[in-house]
Amino acid sequence: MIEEAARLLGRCSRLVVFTGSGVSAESGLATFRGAGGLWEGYPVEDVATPEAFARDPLLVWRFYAMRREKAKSAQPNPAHLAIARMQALFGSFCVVTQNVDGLHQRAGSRPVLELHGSLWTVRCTGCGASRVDEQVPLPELPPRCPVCGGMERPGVVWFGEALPEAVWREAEKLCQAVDGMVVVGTSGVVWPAAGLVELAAASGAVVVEVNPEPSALAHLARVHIPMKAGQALPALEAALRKKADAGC
Ligand code: BV8
Ligand code: ZN
Repeated sequence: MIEEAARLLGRCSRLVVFTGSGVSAESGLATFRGAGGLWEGYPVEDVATPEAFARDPLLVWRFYAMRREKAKSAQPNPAHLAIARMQALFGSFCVVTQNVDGLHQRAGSRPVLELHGSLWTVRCTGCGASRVDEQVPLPELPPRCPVCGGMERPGVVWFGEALPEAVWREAEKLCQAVDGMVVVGTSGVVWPAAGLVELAAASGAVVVEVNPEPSALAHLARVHIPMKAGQALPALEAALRKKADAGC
């Protein structure tokens, strides 16, 4: 599978790597769905919707403070690092992630489009000012806006909320222009993010999926590598590099 994927992707010049929480699983960060997933301990409607935040901002902030603490002590894993190395092998390359942990950036990937925002930004519910605050723990929960003193919220996209307009537009433009897409560690059930894979496939891109389980996007993949990202991505990057060095 790795060889076949490298053969197909080796012909591409414009690549997007589309990732979900599975790419951070081997960094020790919990995924969302399935056994032991985050939503098991914290139902979505209690911690990941605007209504939940309006109802109990402190409960929501405790959930995100826990996520920040775990993400801060997590390290980029071999998958993040291989994706960062892979960038140099393609004319144009971009990571489009549903993750909010910042591990792609810490592994050296640039640019990274964060469709669902970031754990490391907070936004004022009063004046809308948004800032990066990587302190763990935060001095107080909920954090207070330094501009107006208003209550700040996590800078992430909750269910029922629109994705950041500029990021979404750029991701759409990119995914309809690529000739290759690697989909890593996503169950493909969250929209409109999952629609980017359909868009790439519909635009003729060859789609390779890396996931130990089949996802809701499996029908779009030319090749499915049923492996963990931490094993598959370094092997894929090595196979692509060998082809690039051989000039074929
Ligand atoms: C919106 C918060 C409307 C941040 C998240 C159609 C169109 C539009 C919307 C909808 C639609 N249908 C339904 C909706 C509503 C909803 C939705 O998609 N619901 C789903 C669940 C049915 N969508 C929305 O509400 C979106 N907003 O559309 O608003 C609107 C429009 C205009 C104006 C106003 C309003 C907002 C969606 C974003 C929600 N926020 N999170 C946070 O706390 O993180 S979503 C959440 O799920 C995370 O962001 C996560 O990234 C995302 C996707 O999950 P995955 O990353 O795929 O993780 P999962 O656990 O599911 O899967 C992990 C996978 O990894 C598995 O397949 C597993 O096999 C694999 N794996 C495990 N280990 C490994 C591995 N793979 C590789 N290696 C390993 N080691
Ligand atoms: Zn403010």
